[in-house]
Formats: sequence, structure tokens, C-alpha cells
Amino acid sequence: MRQVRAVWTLGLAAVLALALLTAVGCGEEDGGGGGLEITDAFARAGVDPSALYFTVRNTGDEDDALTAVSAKVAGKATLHETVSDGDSITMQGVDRIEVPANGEAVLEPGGYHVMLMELEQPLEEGATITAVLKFEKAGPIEIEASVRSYVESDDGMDGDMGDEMEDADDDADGGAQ
Ligand SMILES: [Cu+2]
Repeated sequence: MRQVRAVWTLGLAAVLALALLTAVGCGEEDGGGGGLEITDAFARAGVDPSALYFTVRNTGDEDDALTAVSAKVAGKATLHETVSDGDSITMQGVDRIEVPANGEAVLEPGGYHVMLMELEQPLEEGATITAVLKFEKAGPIEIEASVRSYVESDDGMDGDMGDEMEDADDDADGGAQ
């Protein structure tokens, strides 16, 4: 009796492990659209124009490129790059953002971003917006982005984000106790 039970438990563990592996595999495919995964999407609250940031990870063996973006909340969305030239920081439009095979493209404050222009109204913190990213090979991929306030500091990289992450950690710890 006891032996039978041990075998049953082992079998169950194997099934669970397999299920877990399958789930992970599916997740990659669903997030993909040709091996592309979009994470960390957020837009800036309370400013007009606003900016949209995200990371595109290319798990495929073929280079791709982001060529256009559209969002319902914005009459116009364009790809921009922030360029610092000595003490002045300017933005310029770019035609495409490369997403190399087995690599990633990071859109973040101080670098590449999507400028959301012609907003009906400034985006509200805590809201979620949708946007469609158009890739040269993978085609269009719809994403959701959370709207956050972001305070630009001198180096352009330190804002609310660090604080928010710390808060999230605190919450997680609290929940586990
Ligand atoms: Cu811009």
C-alpha cells in the first residue's frame, strides 16, 4: 500500500513538472508574434505629449525592427530618440528601432521612446492604455501599458520607478508573513 502511494506521488510530480514546462513554453509563444516578447510597458502620466516605454526581446534567430506605433489615446505616435549633445538634450525622430536576433531593444527614459502626441487629455496615473507596435517581420502586436507618473531627474534615469519597485518588494514581504 505504501509503495503504491509513493509511485503515485512520483507520477503526480512528473505530471506537474511537465505541465509547468508546457505552460512556460506556451507563454513564450503567446507573448511572441514571431518570437518577440514585450515587457515593462508603461506610459507617462500627466504630461502632453506623453511617452511610451517598453522592452522588446527577440527570442528568434531573425533580426526584426520596430517601424511604427499607434495608440488610441494619441492622435499621433512617433518613434523618438533622446540625444544628449554636451549639455543640451534634444529628441529626434527615428524611422526604426532595431531588435536584433536573440537580443533586445529597450525603450526607456533618456533613450528610445514612443512620443504620444495629440492626446485628448493627459493620461491619468493608474490607467491602462493599449498600443499597437508594428514590426517589420513579426507584424502588428498589441500591448497594454500602465500609466505612471515619472519625475525626470538630472541624469534622466532616476524617477519614481525605483521607489515603486521598493514598494512592491515591501508589499510582497508583508503578504508572505
Ligand atoms: Cu520624444
